[in-house]
Amino acid sequence: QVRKIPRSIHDISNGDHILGFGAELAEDHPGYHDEEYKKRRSYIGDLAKLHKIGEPIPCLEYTDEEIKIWGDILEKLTQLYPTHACKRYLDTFQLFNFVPDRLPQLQELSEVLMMRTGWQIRPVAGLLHPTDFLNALAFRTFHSTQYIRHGSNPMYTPEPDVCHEILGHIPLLADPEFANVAQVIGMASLGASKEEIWHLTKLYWYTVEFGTVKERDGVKAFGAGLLSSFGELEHMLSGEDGYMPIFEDLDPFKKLPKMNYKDGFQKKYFLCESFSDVASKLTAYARSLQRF
Ligand code: H2B
Ligand code: FE
Repeated sequence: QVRKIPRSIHDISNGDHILGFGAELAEDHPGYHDEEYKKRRSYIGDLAKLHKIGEPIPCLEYTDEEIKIWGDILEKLTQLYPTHACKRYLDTFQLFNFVPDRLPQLQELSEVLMMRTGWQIRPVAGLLHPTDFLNALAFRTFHSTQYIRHGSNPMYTPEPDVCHEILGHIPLLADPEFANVAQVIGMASLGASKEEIWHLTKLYWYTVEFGTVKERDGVKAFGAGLLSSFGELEHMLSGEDGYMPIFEDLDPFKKLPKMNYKDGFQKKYFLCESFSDVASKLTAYARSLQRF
């Protein structure tokens, strides 16, 4: 079955291809035994499915418990950012004035992005199919979950949640060069074959999710999977958990290693010279696909 190549964000559905956890979650999800949590998560997910492009994203009234999870994560992570996050992240992070006692609304974050780089946020019920997710990047649209992880283990989530999106992804989308990196991956995905989508998913994973960049005072994180995880950030620099990670140059034309979603931290990170360097490498790869 051939998918139509989307011509605008209106051709991409945020609700037709949700993968990962549905309303029932799975046994290994920390919220599996929590009926209240599951109800809340599907309520928020259903709201996302009703959202139409161009409409404001509905504001959610987060509970005190939810705000506490956000606040704990924010306070923990901001201890590491000065030493572990890349310069561009530290700069764009400032634009948002995050505070522990208020969980930001996606709508206000989307407005900041729109003003800075022309990106918009679109709410989504859960993990979106890679084709839809990547295609949307071509139209400067970032699909973001709006529910929060389960409170039993605030430093861990098996799926994207609003803390991962807000602390990991959203600040750097306000950086023009990073915004281009994400969009180039998206553009390469338009009309891509299954194999190409898989390769682009890996390129996304090793840059936007787990990318690192060389700075004058050492290796810094720009990937959202790093910037939203206290443990992973520490591991990246110290290998204190016993495994010193390997750093390698990124070559988008080479076969990339298998992605590690589940068991622990990454063993290898790709190290970039700068955002403009990654963008030009990815652009060269995108051009080589010669689909149009
Ligand atoms: N969906 C959502 N909601 N958030 C993500 O961060 C995400 C996604 N990442 N779908 C995508 C898949 C990524 O893992 C790659 C492109 O498959
Ligand atoms: Fe992510």
